[in-house]
Amino acid sequence: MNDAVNQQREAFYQRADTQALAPLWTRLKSLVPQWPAQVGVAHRWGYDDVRKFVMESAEHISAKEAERRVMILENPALKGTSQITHSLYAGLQLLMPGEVAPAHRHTQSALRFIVEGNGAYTAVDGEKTMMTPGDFVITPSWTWHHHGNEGNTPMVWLDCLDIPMAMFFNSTFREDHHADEAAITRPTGDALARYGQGLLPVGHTTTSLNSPVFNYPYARTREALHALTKAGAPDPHFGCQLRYVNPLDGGWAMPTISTMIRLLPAGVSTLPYRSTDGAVFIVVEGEGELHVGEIKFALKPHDVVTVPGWMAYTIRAQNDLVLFQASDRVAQEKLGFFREQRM
Ligand code: GTQ
Repeated sequence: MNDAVNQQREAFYQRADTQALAPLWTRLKSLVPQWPAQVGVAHRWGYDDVRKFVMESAEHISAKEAERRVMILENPALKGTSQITHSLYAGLQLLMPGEVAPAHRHTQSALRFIVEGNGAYTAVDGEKTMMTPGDFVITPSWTWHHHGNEGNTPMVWLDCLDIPMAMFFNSTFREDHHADEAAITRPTGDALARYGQGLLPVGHTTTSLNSPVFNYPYARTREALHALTKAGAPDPHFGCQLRYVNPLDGGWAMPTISTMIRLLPAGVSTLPYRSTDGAVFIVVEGEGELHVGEIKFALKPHDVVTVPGWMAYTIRAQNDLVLFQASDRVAQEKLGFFREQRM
């Protein structure tokens, strides 16, 4: 192509720009790339290292003043964005004995995966649930929620929210409750009794996009995982893996965040797998290693690992290894974007 043609084109682009027009052909390959660009990096937060900082946060601010006393797990390649993956936010929240994190609501959906402590509850939409390590708890969009620690140990849990997704749609609202604690209108355990026993109230209808079960207790999940190990060889890519479901329709438990848990029996190594959803893992029990690219992350209880979308990874279990996983897979599936590859 000669200079004259180039100059004519450039002049055309500049004149078009005055009318808020731009040529697609100079951008097509980046707008519609051949495969996903890597967003963020694979990273591990070792709990031994980060726990000190989470605990120290209580020396600097109360839960009430902070509203939510959380150390954000920010992807080191996405500094300043509060993103752990392209579409998800995650952090470690600390609630000290006697503290209440005051009631508020927002359009973002949250999940809690309980890390350590006992005696604290979260109240969601009028029902309290006690938080026990390994429990998976849902805070649906626009439901009032507050957290309280009635025990005598610090309580730590992993928060994962669809904040970046909500930000993308710029459709976010928040509201503070007039009281620190929103009204409790149903007894503790009500939701699990009604919806979490393989039973449903006759004639039940819902408008919620979330599972009516908002606490999936680890004791039950663990039992299910161990039962799976007795029923044949683990899946070569996933191990003994289960997804948390909405019992009303069998779909994912939340509309924007997919959640799964797996048990890799001692000695098992998974085959390489990749999918378009960037993942957040937390180790529930056991030790092992996660390999991604040239990197090897040692895995110990409560460590958090993120793997960007479309990066292949494998996991090796040194002893029985239980991993919880969150990603935006459910949203990608609904929108037709989700792709996966077993390698
Ligand atoms: O507990 O409601 O980590 O609103 C970030 C925003 C937790 C919460 C976070 C929140 C919350």
